Amino acid sequence: MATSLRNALLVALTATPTIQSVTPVPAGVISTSSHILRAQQTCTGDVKCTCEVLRDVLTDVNGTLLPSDGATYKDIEDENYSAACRLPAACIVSPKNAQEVSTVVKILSQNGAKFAIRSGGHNYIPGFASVDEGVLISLSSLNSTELSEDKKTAKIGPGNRWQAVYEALVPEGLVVVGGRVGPVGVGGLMLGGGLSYLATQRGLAFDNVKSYEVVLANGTIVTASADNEYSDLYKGLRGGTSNFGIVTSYELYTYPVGDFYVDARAYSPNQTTDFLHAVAEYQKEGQLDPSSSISANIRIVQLLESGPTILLLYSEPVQQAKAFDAFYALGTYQPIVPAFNGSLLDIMALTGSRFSTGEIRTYGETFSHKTDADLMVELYNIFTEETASLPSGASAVWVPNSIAASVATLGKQHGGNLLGLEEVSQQWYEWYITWTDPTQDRAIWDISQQITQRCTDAAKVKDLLLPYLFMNTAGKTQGVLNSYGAGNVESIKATAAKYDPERVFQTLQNDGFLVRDL
Ligand SMILES: Cc1cc2nc3c(=O)[nH]c(=O)nc-3n(C[C@H](O)[C@H](O)[C@H](O)COP(=O)(O)OP(=O)(O)OC[C@H]3O[C@@H](n4cnc5c(N)ncnc54)[C@H](O)[C@@H]3O)c2cc1C
Ligand SMILES: *[C@@H]1O[C@H](CO)[C@@H](O)[C@H](O)[C@H]1NC(C)=O
Ligand SMILES: *[C@@H]1O[C@H](CO)[C@@H](O)[C@H](O)[C@H]1NC(C)=O
Ligand SMILES: *[C@@H]1O[C@H](CO)[C@@H](O)[C@H](O)[C@H]1NC(C)=O
Ligand SMILES: *[C@@H]1O[C@H](CO)[C@@H](O)[C@H](O)[C@H]1NC(C)=O
Ligand SMILES: *[C@@H]1O[C@H](CO)[C@@H](O)[C@H](O)[C@H]1NC(C)=O
Ligand SMILES: CC(=O)N[C@H]1CO[C@H](CO)[C@@H](O)[C@@H]1O
Repeated sequence: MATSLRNALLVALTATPTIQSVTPVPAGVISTSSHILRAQQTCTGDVKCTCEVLRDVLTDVNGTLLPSDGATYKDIEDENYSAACRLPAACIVSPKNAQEVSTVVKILSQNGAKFAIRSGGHNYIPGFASVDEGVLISLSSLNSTELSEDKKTAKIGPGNRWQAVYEALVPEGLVVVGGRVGPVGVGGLMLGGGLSYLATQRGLAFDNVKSYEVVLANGTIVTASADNEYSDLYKGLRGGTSNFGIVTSYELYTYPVGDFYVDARAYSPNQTTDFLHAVAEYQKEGQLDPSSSISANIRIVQLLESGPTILLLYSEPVQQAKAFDAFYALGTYQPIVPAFNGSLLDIMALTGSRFSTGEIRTYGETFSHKTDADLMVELYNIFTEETASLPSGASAVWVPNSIAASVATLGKQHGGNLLGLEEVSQQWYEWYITWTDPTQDRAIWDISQQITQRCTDAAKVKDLLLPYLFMNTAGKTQGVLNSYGAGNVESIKATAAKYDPERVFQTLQNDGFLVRDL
């Protein structure tokens, strides 16, 4: 994509962040590093100069710094889900281990250089995991999956894709609580909570973390767990995202896994109302069986409703599961695949193939409400009304994520998180629009905000709105951290102030759900 287009996009979709000056980290911090620091010059906000310092220093450790030309550079720059997120970085660093991440953070902080952190790049807000004229820290080389000796935990690098994680663990008969789609990144998904097929039974992905390895703003590498001196950081990372440091490893609990019952069905558009009632019905009855899980969506492809689809999963091989009775009762359907018993890898093959990247731009938002069938129908009608004015090439997807009350309960039982969830059956909506023409960015952004506003109002009228906003599917201007409640916000602020007193992650990080915006 031409730079001019990128810049136009940036103006349209992201406010250019102001870079305030950062108190430089004292040189002493740098020289205590195990790396030899050749360049002691300070670039004071000059990002090209900072890239040269990074190159000098990383050469000593055989680190990877990519220039702004060449095929490899372009590949990494573009390695993200939405084409709207491809921004021209001044340089890209691809650290191979936590020590190199530490070196990079120290240099960026000392030189006041703007940066962005990227794991899988699947977040579709421009500027969150991409940066215009700053340093992109690509964690793609931190991609190991190491099973502990007793096989009870696995250390997983943030640069992994869930596909690779499951390929390493499923043959061992084990699984971690992670993403539902193979190509999606680990690092970002884990920070936002993480919705998996095991949520009802195990809680959110980050409620199943034993420890985090984190590079702090001053370059110190710490391991934070529930029972060590960094327990506040450990808890903080269950909601506080990229406000404290860069996570270089997630130690996750493993669980035994076998075959699943897999049933994927498509319905016609004239069954949508019944389908939405079935989703709500499932949540009242079927979802009480923690072995069950559903994944529902409704697509509007180029202004034509293509009808709802459902993926029914049961974490044991069965003929049919009573939990899904509401869907079995719907009558006529097209099997997407005939029902089968298969492994999580088979499920990944089924879901992963439905996503492509290319020049497709994506944007979406979120909101939450207490389970209610009539409200679900009303909200979907708002969505179809609003998306009727989309440009003809655009498509839209409506995803009601069915969340059991147990997701909130398990979070509390596993040490607590900062999301402020109510222990009720609820919907976390995820809806998004895809398009290709960059000149339509602004119009689509406006329609997106209108959809969220109208849906939120409708849920409020029925007294069913929940304040919680799911970070992993939230839009740029949505107040995700504030949705967690005042007490949790204070806790996130305090943890950020403690671990990043110089505000490196607030002032130099390009964008994100940051404390600086509260
Ligand atoms: C096709 C598709 C399927 C999805 N399925 C699911 C799903 O099943 N469950 C679910 O919960 N979500 C899902 N999501 C949403 C997904 O969780 C988010 O897009 C998430 O941001 C992806 O993680 P990532 O590593 O690719 O993020 P990135 O885009 O790389 O990063 C997201 C944010 O986190 C920050 N960040 C990333 N890594 C680190 C780190 N190591 N340390 C500090 N900050 C970091 C980045 O700076 C950025 O702000 C899906 C998204 C897509 C596009
Ligand atoms: C860098 O690579 C060279 C050549 O492969 C090797 O001799 C050297 O030990 C490496 N240095 C480090 C710090 O890994
Ligand atoms: C990890 O990334 C490196 C390149 O950075 C690649 O060569 C390697 O195959 C990847 N490993 C896994 C397990 O994906
Ligand atoms: C619903 O649509 C399908 C085709 O998509 C059609 O076969 C069926 O007759 C329709 N049913 C009703 C009640 O209109
Ligand atoms: C899955 O396995 C169960 C238990 O062995 C069996 O009863 C059922 O028929 C299988 N289901 C399918 C769709 O093959
Ligand atoms: C780095 O920051 C942490 C957290 O604020 C602090 O505990 C540690 O002492 C600092 N290290 C150095 C070398 O300043
Ligand atoms: C990882 C990935 O999907 N990268 C793609 C990003 O988009 C560019 C441009 O369309 C593709 O060439 C990459 O393969």
